[in-house]
Amino acid sequence: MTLSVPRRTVAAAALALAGLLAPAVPVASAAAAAADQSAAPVTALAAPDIPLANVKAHLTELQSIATANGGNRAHGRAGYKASLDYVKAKLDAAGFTTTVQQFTSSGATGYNLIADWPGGDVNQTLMAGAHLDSVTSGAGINDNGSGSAAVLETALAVSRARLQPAKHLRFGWWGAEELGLVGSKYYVNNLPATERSKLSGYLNFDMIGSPNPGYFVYDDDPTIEQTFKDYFAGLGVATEIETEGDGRSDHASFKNVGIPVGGLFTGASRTKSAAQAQKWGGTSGQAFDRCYHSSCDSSTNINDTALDRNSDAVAHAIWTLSAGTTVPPGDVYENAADVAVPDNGAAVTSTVGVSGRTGNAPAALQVGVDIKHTWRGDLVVDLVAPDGTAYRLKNSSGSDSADNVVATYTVNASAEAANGDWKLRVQDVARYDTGYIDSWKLTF
Ligand code: DTR
Ligand code: ZN
Ligand code: ZN
Ligand code: CA
Repeated sequence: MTLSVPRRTVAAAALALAGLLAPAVPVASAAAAAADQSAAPVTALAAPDIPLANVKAHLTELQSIATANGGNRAHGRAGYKASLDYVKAKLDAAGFTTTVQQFTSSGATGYNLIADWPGGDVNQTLMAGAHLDSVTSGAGINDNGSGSAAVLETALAVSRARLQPAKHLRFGWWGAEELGLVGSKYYVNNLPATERSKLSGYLNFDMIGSPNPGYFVYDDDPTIEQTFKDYFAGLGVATEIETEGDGRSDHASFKNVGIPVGGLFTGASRTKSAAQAQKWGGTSGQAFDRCYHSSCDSSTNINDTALDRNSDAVAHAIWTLSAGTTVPPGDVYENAADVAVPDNGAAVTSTVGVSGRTGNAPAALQVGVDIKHTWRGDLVVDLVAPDGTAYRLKNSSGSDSADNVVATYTVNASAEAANGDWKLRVQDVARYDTGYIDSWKLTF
């Protein structure tokens, strides 16, 4: 057995040194903080900058998907489901709990994607969303790749920061918005009243990178509205109240059942006035987005400054409205020894020894897995706790012929003692193709 050496991270001291804490939670030492699992989380931190390059990389992928699927990402077309699969894969790898919700509209199957970030008070769930579908005439990069990509990258930033907000975070990508808010209506209508009451707010982002941009804030819930206004005021960017939005996008589905809503918008087919051009730059007398619902709504149909500012505003609202806190990076226990997985054979295991911790494992234990294999559908993967309790991470799925299993799973291991020998158990249950455990790790 390869003894795992915990890579403890000197966390609180680093954060304090970085001046990220004001006021910092006084701790005797970083080691004490790391050892004392009950240490109060650090105070709320400012949201991170959302890298524009990352957001645009998602747009490049959505453009490629449209190009490969008849030029659009519309409801009922292959390009939409491919877009959803792309977003889902990113979220699964980042430790989100994802759900795909199916519905039927205009004789075609539609899909919503819901992603929950483990932790936080589920009785106070903050939700952010964007419609992922385009119209049939184009790739829908501004409408609404821009909102979808900004929400995705903010969710990934939550994972990178290991954010542990007071509120539970949920993200949604809606199908068939262009057919009349169909996906978001389906989601809300199928949400039991008890679950609806747990939603403290819904933030909507539909067209936030228009090429001739305005900076509009929805005038719905005053707290949400003020949060966005404060952010733009901090940038020295004037905003206007969104006046054409009521009923025009997915926030209406939530507002109609009494959930507080808000959001951002950079404009569609209306023209920018001279006064607005004076305030925001751009071209007066021209539409905010001349390619609205047109084939030219492609990768070039984006204003980078608007997309960057609005993506950062999304993160600001998530961190602020969820009372987000960031805890020191976790303790990592890893085993990087290769273990061969026999083709269609017996299960094999790789062990990680955990010691020196107090109490039980966390409710959101992160299990990072890297298995090399030429047909991952052959594989069944379990986490086995020191007492022998098995937690299924991955089932076999014969048709999944893709290579490798590289993912981070979140396991509620709060019933398990933290210390002891944890095992990753892998079995290849189908003939042909084989592989090996490359490495795996536990992050507490
Ligand atoms: N209906 C949206 C575009 C849209 C038009 N006005 C607003 C106001 C607020 C958000 C979005 C919109 C679409 O075509 O997807
Ligand atoms: Zn549209
Ligand atoms: Zn839209
Ligand atoms: Ca096999």
